Amino acid sequence: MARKSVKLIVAGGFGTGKTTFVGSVSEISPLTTEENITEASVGVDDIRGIEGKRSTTVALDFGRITITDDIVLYLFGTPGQDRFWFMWDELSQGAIGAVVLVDTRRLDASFPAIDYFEQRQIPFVAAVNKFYGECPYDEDEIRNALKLRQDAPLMWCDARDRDSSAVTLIRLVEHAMAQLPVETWSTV
Ligand SMILES: Nc1nc2c(ncn2[C@@H]2O[C@H](COP(=O)(O)OP(=O)(O)O)[C@@H](O)[C@H]2O)c(=O)[nH]1
Ligand SMILES: [Mg+2]
Repeated sequence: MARKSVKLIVAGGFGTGKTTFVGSVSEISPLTTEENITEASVGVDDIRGIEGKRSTTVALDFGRITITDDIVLYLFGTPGQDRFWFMWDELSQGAIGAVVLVDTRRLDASFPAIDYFEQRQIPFVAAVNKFYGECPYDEDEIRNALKLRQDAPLMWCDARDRDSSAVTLIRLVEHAMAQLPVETWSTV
């Protein structure tokens, strides 16, 4: 049987855990270019609530995960900063879906990503990255705040945890498959 390669996007605002997510789940070392946050970029990148963050991804988070003998997922993280918006259209080419990571301390950081995938009708799951301990909101509160449609799955994850990230991706693949005919998947 031919191998299916499935392209997925890992999106979300700056500091929501994209680089961590791709790194925890990938079988290959993530191809990531991190740049130390300098005084100059502090003014540009929004670090409210994540003052401990010391590096910022300037290029691309890329990872791979084999889920069965014949299905390989390729992960592409979006650059979080607004100044890289132009890259999103290119990254989304051929992607069957996206994980949108959400930090409940800064929900607004993930609004643009949700809008982006809704407008283009790209299936996505919103994944609340738990960061420090329990999430203070319940599912309905988060759904309302994010204005998520009924059919958009919302789940909890820990981006540092391989299994948790893998479960999130599998949920996304299931959600996307439910909407797309399998023939549209690219084959290598
Ligand atoms: N405690 C905790 N910290 C996390 C988690 N996910 C990411 N981080 C930390 O949060 C910061 C931002 O994560 P990063 O992956 O760089 O975010 P990105 O900007 O979306 O790529 C980093 O310092 C991570 O180590 C998590 O689930 N729990
Ligand atoms: Mg990053």
